[in-house]
Amino acid sequence: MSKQSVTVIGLGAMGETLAETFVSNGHPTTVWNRTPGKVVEGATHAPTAAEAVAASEVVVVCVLDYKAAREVLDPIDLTGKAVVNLTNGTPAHAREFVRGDYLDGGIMAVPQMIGTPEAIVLYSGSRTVFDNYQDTLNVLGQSRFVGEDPGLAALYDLALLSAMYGQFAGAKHALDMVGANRGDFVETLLIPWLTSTMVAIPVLGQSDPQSPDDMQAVAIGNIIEANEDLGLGQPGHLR
Ligand code: FVH
Repeated sequence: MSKQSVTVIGLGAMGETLAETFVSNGHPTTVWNRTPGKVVEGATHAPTAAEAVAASEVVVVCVLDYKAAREVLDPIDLTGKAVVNLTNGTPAHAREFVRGDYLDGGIMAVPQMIGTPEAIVLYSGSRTVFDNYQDTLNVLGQSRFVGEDPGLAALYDLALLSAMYGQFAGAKHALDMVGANRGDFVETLLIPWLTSTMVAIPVLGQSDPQSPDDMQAVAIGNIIEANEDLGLGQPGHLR
């Protein structure tokens, strides 16, 4: 059976990898980038965005932001086109952007992970587009349809990123605290500790008689005091 044709708009670090992954999985792939010169082996390089859009049944957009996506797509008639926008933005950006048969997406992966099962791509919007192109989208990683509200993929994407940045801020602060005493702290203590604390996530916000708030407040006070003793200033993630 012939593979669905795909157009990729935007050949930054992520768009280029998406295009390469479609090509390596046998999809006829057309690409366009604002600045010419980016080469994706095995893809057709369209001279204009309109010609790139016309070349395929599904158009995957992956540019810097929604402003850029609008600049590229606003002048183009997208009637009857399946548009899959993997550009990072807010739920409001996604809801305002809807055009063509629209599926919004959030890539929970860095380019090196694309094409592996570790890459999760969230989708929301048209269930029909998702069903019609799921096999094609699956080459990028695990495809998760999260709902027909086009803003949901962006909402979950940003929520997951917020959780990640919070965890990274805490981990970075832990490394600042141990400083020269680091040794194998990361491998034998920090990572196992953070992993074991994940079980608390579903009950966050509920009071736990075994770990009462008053007790936690004392521990946090101790972290702040130790931090001052170490000359590290105020730990931002505990403010
Ligand atoms: N790279 C990553 O790790 C993350 C992983 C999670 C998802 N993000 C989001 O993916 C979108 C694209 O990210 P990227 O990594 O490809 O970004 P860049 O390498 O900076 O490339 C940006 C592309 O956007 C094009 N572009 C920028 N402004 C415009 C515009 N006004 N009109 C048309 N295209 C525009 C740019 O073109 P050029 O500068 O080469 O001409 C690049 O193709 C992004 O939402 C991430 O948050 C990636």
